[in-house]
Amino acid sequence: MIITGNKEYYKGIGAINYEGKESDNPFSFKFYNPKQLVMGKTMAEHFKFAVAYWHSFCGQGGDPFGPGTQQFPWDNSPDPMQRARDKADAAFEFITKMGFDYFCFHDVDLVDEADSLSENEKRLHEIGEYIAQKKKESSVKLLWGTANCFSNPVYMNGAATNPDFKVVARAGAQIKMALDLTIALGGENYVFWGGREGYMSLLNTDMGRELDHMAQFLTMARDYARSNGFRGSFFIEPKPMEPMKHQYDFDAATAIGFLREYGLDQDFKLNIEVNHATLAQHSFEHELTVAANAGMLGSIDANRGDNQNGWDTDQFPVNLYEVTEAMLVFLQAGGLKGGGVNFDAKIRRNSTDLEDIFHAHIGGADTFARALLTAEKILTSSEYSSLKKDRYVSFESGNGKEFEKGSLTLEALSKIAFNQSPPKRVSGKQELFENIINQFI
Ligand code: XLS
Ligand code: NI
Ligand code: NI
Repeated sequence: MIITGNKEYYKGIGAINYEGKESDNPFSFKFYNPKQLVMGKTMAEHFKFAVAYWHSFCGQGGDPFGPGTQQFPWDNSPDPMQRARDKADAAFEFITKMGFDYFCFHDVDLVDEADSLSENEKRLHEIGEYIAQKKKESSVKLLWGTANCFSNPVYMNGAATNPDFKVVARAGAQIKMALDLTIALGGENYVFWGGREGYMSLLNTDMGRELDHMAQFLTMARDYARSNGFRGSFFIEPKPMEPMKHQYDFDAATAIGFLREYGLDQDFKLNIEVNHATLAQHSFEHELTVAANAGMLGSIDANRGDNQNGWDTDQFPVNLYEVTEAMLVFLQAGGLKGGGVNFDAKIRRNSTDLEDIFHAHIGGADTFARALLTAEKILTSSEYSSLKKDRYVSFESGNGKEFEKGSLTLEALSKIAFNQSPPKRVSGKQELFENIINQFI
């Protein structure tokens, strides 16, 4: 059901429906059919697509070389509360027209931050009630909430890892409010992206102490949320750099090691973002695999980077080959643990028509849907799985199996080597694997 406020913002655009790939209607899904079953679940259940409040309704396209280029008609009132309500109206109109079930937000996306914590608390409470009402009317849900503890200059030296305890306390107040709001809005998960948790120089940084502080802080946040009825997952969103030169949650492996070291691995999982993976010199499917192997594949921030430059360009996903490889990992892992696919992506600065975010989200959803269908076919009707399994066949029986069970010593392993015929040369067949993906796209 489409929900509009007093005013319709995206005039002339109705519900976006699945029309199939023969349709020439740009305002329709060509591949994303929410009700279609893929390996026992509907596409809507697999993906739980979410709209990112910050990129779609707040970010106006400013960059270091010039101001924003977007003119958002919901951004005109001089009263911050009225602006926040208008923005919520636009957001729910957009999400319900897209037919998506979820959204994600930072506290400051919903309403401008005020000068005092108490005024902030009041504002968040007020807009929270307004959004709760919109949620009820529309059945749109909250995939995750988070706090922006990186934009305000008070956090220039970090939030939970700030060397000044007063700033750590301030971050605590802000995160408590964001948790309260997330719980009040029935949020299914809560995200920590370590915006400025990291360092610019080790010369002035006690890294060990800062990591202890970060763990202490996350433990307190977890305990508070749990004692206030929050049952969802907490997600760490790894990123190697930007804004800090070095971010503490560098990549999936680093974040998993940190969570295990501090005993947080039961409550925390990972939110893997495509462009953060590539910034860490990994691939998206690498980060998904690392998280899945640890049983911590919680959620996805969908976007893509640019091969010609090295920052977080947050473009909408279009790369079928990349997303198909990711969907192979996704399906084999049995999907996401509690999370969904949040479009943490923005349209380009010179895409200035209000309708452009429809094209962007349609393209993103269609890319994921098409990749999911391709991955399903690869897994169910190609040689892919057996080819991969066959590479390890020597561990299925005999000494190989004993090795996996841990029942061989190094002396035994050595003895086997002395007595066996030399290993044959066995091809890795990478090009054949690559062709299978191409064949099924
Ligand atoms: C920034 C992050 C951010 C998080 C939420 O690079 O992707 O948008 O997803 O704070
Ligand atoms: Ni993100
Ligand atoms: Ni990002």
